[in-house]
Amino acid sequence: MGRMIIALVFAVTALQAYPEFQKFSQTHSRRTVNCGMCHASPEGPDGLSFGQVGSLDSVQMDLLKEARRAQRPGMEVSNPILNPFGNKLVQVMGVRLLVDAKKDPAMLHYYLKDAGDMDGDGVTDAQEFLDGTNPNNRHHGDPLALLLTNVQHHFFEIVMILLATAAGMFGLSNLLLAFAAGGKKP
Ligand SMILES: [Ca+2]
Repeated sequence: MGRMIIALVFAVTALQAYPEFQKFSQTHSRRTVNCGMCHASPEGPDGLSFGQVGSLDSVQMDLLKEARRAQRPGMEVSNPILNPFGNKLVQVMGVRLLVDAKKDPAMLHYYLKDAGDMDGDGVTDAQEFLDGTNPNNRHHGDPLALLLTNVQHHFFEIVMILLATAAGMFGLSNLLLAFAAGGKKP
């Protein structure tokens, strides 16, 4: 009986899966994109491991069902098989639009365009979807964008290091000049 219930849950999950989004992101970015972009488990929702349907207790199953009932945008959900970005997608678009977007996954970029930057790495969630990078991981993003963000975050330290280096070089140069001048004295 238990196995039958798990098989039934897996079947329902498969019906509500969104592999089209992963495929689009991967094709568009030419990066390898796994289920961990939206799901709690990088292996996807089906299975018995942490973050997968087979591991959920009754409270988590209720949260999953509640999230699947969030048809309209704006409903805050906490689906345990999704990560924060996945839950944000449900909140921003609602399940109905998400199902529609399977036909045209680029719609996600449109709906996310004002949804911010979850991990604060300077690359918006919408752009990370196109780039095939993880919107939940501030160390995962377009290298140039991450570099610019790091420069912004550490601007003061960078200026201080440059000033200290310049001061050190100025001092060394003066010291060498002083030695040179001292060497010319009779
Ligand atoms: Ca980001």
